[in-house]
Amino acid sequence: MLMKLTSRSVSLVPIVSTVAAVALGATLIVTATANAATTLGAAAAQSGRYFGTAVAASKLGDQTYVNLLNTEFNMVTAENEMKWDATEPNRGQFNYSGGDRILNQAVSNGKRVRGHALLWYQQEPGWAQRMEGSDLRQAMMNHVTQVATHYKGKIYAWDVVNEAFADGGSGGRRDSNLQRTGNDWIEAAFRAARAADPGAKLCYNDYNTDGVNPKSTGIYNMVRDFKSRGVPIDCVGFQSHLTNNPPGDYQANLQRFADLGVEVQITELDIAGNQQANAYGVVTKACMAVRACAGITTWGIRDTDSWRGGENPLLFTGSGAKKPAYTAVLDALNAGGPGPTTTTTTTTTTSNGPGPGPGDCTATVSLNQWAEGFVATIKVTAGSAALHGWRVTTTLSNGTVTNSWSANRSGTSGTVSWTNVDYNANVPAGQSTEFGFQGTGNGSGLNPSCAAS
Ligand code: 9MR
Repeated sequence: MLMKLTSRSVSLVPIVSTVAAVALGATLIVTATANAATTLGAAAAQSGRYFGTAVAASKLGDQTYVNLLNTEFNMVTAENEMKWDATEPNRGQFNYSGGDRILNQAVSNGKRVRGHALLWYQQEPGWAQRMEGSDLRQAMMNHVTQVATHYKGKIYAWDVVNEAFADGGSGGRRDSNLQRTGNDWIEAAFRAARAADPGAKLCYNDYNTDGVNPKSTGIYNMVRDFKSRGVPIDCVGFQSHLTNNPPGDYQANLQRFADLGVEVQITELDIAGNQQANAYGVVTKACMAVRACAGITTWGIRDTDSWRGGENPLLFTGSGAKKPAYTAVLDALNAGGPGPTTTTTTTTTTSNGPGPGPGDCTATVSLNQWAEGFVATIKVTAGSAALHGWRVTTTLSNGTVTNSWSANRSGTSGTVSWTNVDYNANVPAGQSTEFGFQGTGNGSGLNPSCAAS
């Protein structure tokens, strides 16, 4: 309110008849407005980020909870409802009631959804807990495919694999029946998820990764390996269940992952301890300082919603009042930082003869550009007739493709051609499919053109 009054009084000043004074007045108004966001979601959105929370379907009838959810947050994670035990209680029998409820509530209120989690050694349904080996591997991959397909096109990012690394000094994988199906289970899961929902970002998510330590380094090495071999991974989730300040290298750790070319996300933030407000500020500032940090999710809304009973680790009291930690987060979001620069450009091309006809398609690009590189997602849309194969050409003048998914590639810079893979050749009339690639350098000016083949 104070900012608003200040900006109004400044805007009255231009009675002084110099252009400079008018311009100064205008500038100040813009700045004050941009800094005046009063909710977490709106404050995060100023730098292109999101601010989310875990939601429990059972609480969607609680008016205080829903009011805070709808007012403060623009991203939602199902706390339990999209996990394996909830979505496939019996082998091959899927139940999406809780997950759908959360998703529909979020989407109808303009929020996006993080999917959590396709494979996790905990909350496996009983039938899967009793399985091993190739039978389990098949069930796991079917689970990934079925759930990602059910939510296709609706999920911003999936935690494809959750908590697969061991605590302590080994830097290696955690033992589980999932792990015992073979060390390649994680990449197999990522590939299955990409095939099922090419539009979702695919994340690896874990805890005790709040600084450079053996566990986070083990994950870092896996992500680097995945990137070098073209395994489709787009993001790493840092759960950040903390007590007081994170380690001093929290931001540096986020940055080293970002430098591998993945988005980083703070996925389950809650902080206990008497330095809570300060610690929330430190974590939020760290995300704001890392361009590829796309957003923050707290693991619940009010202290009474937390899984950490009695520790009061969240931003709102049990009665829904804002805590000092809330103000620390809001201020850090409002202070700004380098945003993930997402630009969307649209290019339409191709027609076989005049007007729309069989074989038409269009290609549009959504570009996520950061200082050193970019991820481009290309959407191929069929015209008035179905496609049975397609070719897209892009121009990459100042960059090099390092990794791509869901298309065959010819070339890495300059004119690069992309053709469908088996599973996305057929696109019904008016429908779309997506492929993507990552590169170093600048991805602007891709100017995609599409042709049926
Ligand atoms: O908050 C979730 C709680 O309601 C469940 O009982 C618990 C089951 O293990 O999972 C909690 O959420 C976890 C999340 O899915 C993964 N990271 C750790 C979270 C806290 O345990």
